[in-house]
Amino acid sequence: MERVLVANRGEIAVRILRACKELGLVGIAVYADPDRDALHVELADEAWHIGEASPAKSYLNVDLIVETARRARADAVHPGYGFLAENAAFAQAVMDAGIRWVGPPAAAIAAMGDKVEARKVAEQAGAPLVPGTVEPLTGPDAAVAFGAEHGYPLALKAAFGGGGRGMKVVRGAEEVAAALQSAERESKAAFGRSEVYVERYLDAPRHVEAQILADGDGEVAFVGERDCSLQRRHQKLVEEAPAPGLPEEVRAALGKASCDIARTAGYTNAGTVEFLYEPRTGGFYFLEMNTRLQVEHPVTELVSGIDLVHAQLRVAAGEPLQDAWREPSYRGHAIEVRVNAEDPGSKFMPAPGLVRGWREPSGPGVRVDAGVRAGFTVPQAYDSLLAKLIVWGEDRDQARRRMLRALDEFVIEGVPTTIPFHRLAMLDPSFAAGDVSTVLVEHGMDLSTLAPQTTPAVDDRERTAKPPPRRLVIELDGKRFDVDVFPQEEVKVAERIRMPRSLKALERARAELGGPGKEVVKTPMQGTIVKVLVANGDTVSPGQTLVVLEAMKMENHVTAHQAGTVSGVNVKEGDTVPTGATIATIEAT
Ligand code: MV4
Repeated sequence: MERVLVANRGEIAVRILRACKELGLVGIAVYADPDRDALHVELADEAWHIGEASPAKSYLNVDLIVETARRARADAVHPGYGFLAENAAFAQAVMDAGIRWVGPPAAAIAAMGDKVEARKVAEQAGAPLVPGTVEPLTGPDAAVAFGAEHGYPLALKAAFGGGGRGMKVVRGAEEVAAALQSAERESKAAFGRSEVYVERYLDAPRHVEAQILADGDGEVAFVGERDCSLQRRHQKLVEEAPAPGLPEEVRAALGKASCDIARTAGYTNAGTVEFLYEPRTGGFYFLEMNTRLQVEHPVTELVSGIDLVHAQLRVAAGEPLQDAWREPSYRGHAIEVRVNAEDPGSKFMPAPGLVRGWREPSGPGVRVDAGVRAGFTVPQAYDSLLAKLIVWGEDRDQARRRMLRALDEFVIEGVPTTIPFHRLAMLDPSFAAGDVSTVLVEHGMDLSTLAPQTTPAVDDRERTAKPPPRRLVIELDGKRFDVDVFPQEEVKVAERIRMPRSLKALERARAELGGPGKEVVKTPMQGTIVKVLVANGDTVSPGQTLVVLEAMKMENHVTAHQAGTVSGVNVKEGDTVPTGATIATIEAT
């Protein structure tokens, strides 16, 4: 095996191409139109154009990618995650072309993609399942009978779906019929099949998943678990390893169950077995198996010392499991956050666009897996993941604090990001205590303090066409301030300086004072000067009237606020003056 085609884009393509280089393999990228200048294309040894932005016409086009792999004389294809990674027909087409597939056999992908089949495999392997039916429901009566036997609440789930779509929670027998109809309708619409099965519904479980590695000889190793409970609408946001507070015997049982499932499925290469975990009872239950490398694989790498992509490539090349993979030595704690081009202050609305500025955090224990850089336009056509920020610490709290530090260092300009959400998550008392669950983000965190980062209705063209603000560094009394200068075409003044509120106040005070020890006295309103009571060189005391100003038939006394010597008298009797006109300066004596 010498030439590996990476059938993906973004940060995961970059990740895999780096591994290829480290192993002395030729890394071959493919790219669609919007990725012409992408990082993964630049880092590859070779790159092949595969078509238009639309995934169906490029990254999801099975025939086109297999044909490109042939033309590029690739002898292996790594699918990454997403796109075609769990497409059994693609895996089969790659193997039929005489090319190695960096993943499990097509049959294992197909079996695990079918949720009913996957449950059967898990059952056969003796792994714990949430109490439920393995066969689809034939009507509401079966679900009501199940509820009577096992108790409520129940979960009705799409047999041929996943990701939570079509799932309905039923809290009593009277809700069953309507919920079943609704689940069947949703399932039919989302997946083209209406079959639904029933399970006990667990309230606020944790999502704990096991990473496994399997070789071609049927040897399987458990290389650590991850907790991925912090998610919103089934999109993971934060992942960590090890799972906080997981009892050692539960960890071992979960690892064993995962290996048994992989063996039963005839699995090879890297895979992830997902479980729901109930800390209250210590119970864990098989959910599904993902037959690919996962987005969150780096947290496992940081605590186990195993490079999972190296392992995938070596297993695909026919190597057996290494000793270090069969018995990893775990150290410390790792946390990953997903930095997406989304605005958490606007319901996590995706907001792709031009990344104007980009500076990654670094330093001890920090890893950034990014797919973008400054000047890259995040395409609308793909998911909004910009980068994964992963930190390692000797323990969980050190990792959490390090994450806060790294989030502060991360500078991304031009697009809104999930960074403010992550800061909030790291500071959340439940998260800090390791008390996580799948309902924490949506029901346990106060997200109302997240302000929108986006100005609505700024389209891409406008965003890319406007000249960027200029960054000025100014020093005021020796203190440093960063100031963004925005060009303003629509006003006569060429530039407007926006500064922090405290700085503005300081400037105003400075203007009013005219400098240390100086007071510039100004007219408080527009009017006519009817009397000037001081002349240059006079000394005045605080409260002393300087001029009398008539406005709207009323006389106003404009007074000094400090003691000092009058200079620069700028008005005479009979002048009409606007608001804010300088009357005189008083220099402290
Ligand atoms: C559950 C559950 C509670 N009880 N099943 C949602 C996605 C799908 N893959 C499985 N899901 C769930 N199944 C029973 N019997 C709670 C969830 C669930 C969830 C699971 C994993 C990660 C995040 C989640 C968020 C909400 C609900």
